[in-house]
Amino acid sequence: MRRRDLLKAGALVAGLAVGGQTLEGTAHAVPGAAARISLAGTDGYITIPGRAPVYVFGFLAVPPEKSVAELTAAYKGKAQHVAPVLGLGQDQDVHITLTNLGLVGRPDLVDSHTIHWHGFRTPATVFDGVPEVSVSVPIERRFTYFYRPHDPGTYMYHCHFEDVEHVQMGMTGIVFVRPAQDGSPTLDPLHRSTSYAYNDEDGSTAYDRHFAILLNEIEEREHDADEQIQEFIFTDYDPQYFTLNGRVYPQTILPNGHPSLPEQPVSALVQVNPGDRVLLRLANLGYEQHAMQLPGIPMKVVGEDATLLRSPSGADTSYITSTLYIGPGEARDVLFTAPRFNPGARVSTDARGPHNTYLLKNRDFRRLSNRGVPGLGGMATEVRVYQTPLPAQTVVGETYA
Ligand SMILES: [Cu+2]
Repeated sequence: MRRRDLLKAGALVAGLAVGGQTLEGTAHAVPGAAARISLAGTDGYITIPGRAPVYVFGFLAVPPEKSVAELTAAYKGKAQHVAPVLGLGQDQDVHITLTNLGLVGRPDLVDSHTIHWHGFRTPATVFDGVPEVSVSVPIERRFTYFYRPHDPGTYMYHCHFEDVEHVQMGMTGIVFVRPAQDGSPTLDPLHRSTSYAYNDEDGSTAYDRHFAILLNEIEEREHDADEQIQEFIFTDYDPQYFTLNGRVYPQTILPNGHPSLPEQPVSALVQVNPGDRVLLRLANLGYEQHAMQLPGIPMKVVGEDATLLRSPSGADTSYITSTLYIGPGEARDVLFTAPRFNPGARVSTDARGPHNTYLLKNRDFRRLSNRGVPGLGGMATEVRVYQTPLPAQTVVGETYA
């Protein structure tokens, strides 16, 4: 297939771009049409080993047909962290309705919420979610944001009202945009996938499975102060817990929607078959830089901050690394090829059978513990390579119990 044919095929599928994902913890959207996503903002609690539940603010997906009163009765105080993963299509019309349900734990606090799509080029200030120059959503009100994303890649979204506080409190999630090239056969005869990270025109960003993982930190004194109607001084910021999708290891390897984590439904487990090309969509909405490693598997960085790594003249500027640096507010698209299953190496077994395990982890050992709880903790998760093949992935971050 020549490049022009590939582009033509890409243009065809653009009209059929699929909207939001349907797995637990992701938003409701109608495939094949404009994406209509309904989110609510409220407060709640998440679970971290070795301490009392952590007070958070967060977004959650709610049924779009319900009234503000019905949503308040059903979902107030049931925030989730991280927010639902939003998967959108290039040039797709996207309507995201945000309803502010108020706070159960802080009825004195009359904060509004907004949605700010970080790194996204929006032509309309009114939909940018920066309250000082735009609008915000007061308690028991709703507002519909409109976007038409033109640039594929991995982004993040967060509340921008009292943003340093509301971001740390948990109103954070990943949003990604599939390229128009999706659905075109790859030019690489070794890969049959028709999913791509970008409009690369050569198949170099094709992947078989993809996973969206948000890096974050928890400064418990800030959360506790918010719960106890106290002030936290952010220059004292020195977080105690380090999370992937709002969970610390070993929570990170529990499947999506695990009953022990009702307010942290998004898993960070990476389950793959030997030879799979795997795309990691990573973003950092903490306030510190993180250095991530995947010992035993080289990582190829193909995108940074929703931009394909190419020079202005089109030269490939992707790179292979053992250590991925990712600063606050930054996103990375990382490809790796899963190794073959090696029965001679250490083999573990779960419900899906024997597998080799690789750790995706922070390089800093201080970020690999849960503050006194023995054993590995913090910002780590597992890549499991199975002997018996898993079925094809149907949604981003799919886990197999
Ligand atoms: Cu907010």
